[in-house]
Amino acid sequence: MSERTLVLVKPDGVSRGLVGEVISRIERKGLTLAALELKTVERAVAEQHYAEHDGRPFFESLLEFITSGPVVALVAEGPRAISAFRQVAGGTDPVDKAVPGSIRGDFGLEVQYNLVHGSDSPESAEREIKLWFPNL
Ligand code: DAT
Ligand code: MG
Repeated sequence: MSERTLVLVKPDGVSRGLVGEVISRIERKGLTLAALELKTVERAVAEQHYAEHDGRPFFESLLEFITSGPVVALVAEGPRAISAFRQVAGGTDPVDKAVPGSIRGDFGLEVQYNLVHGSDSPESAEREIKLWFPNL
């Protein structure tokens, strides 16, 4: 059974020229692309995207960061796509929870600048795909 997940290459990933690297790893894992767009996100969309973190100490800087430059938003599709991409991405903290061979483990240094986002559950994926790709 196929599943869809929302992936973001965050502003650090775009500015460091890692878009191709991330897409390549998604494709090599066996997932396929169902949608893809480069866009600079408005604060309101960022607030909805990260609504679960509202009130956390890092919420404001997270919003500033995610709206600081263009991101690549994409929908990846395939069997267990949500877990599969979370595995390709690696742990949230790219050093403390480093997963060697993952995107964050290989390229990340600080928790805020961890390069990619991936939906964490079917409910989040549905909500996030609607938010980023309302016409999909
Ligand atoms: P993930 O992106 O692995 O799903 P999350 O949903 O817990 O992680 O957090 C969302 C983002 O917020 C994360 O990618 C980076 C940032 N973040 C999380 N914890 C943080 C912290 N302690 N300090 C600064 N930024 C943090
Ligand atoms: Mg998350």
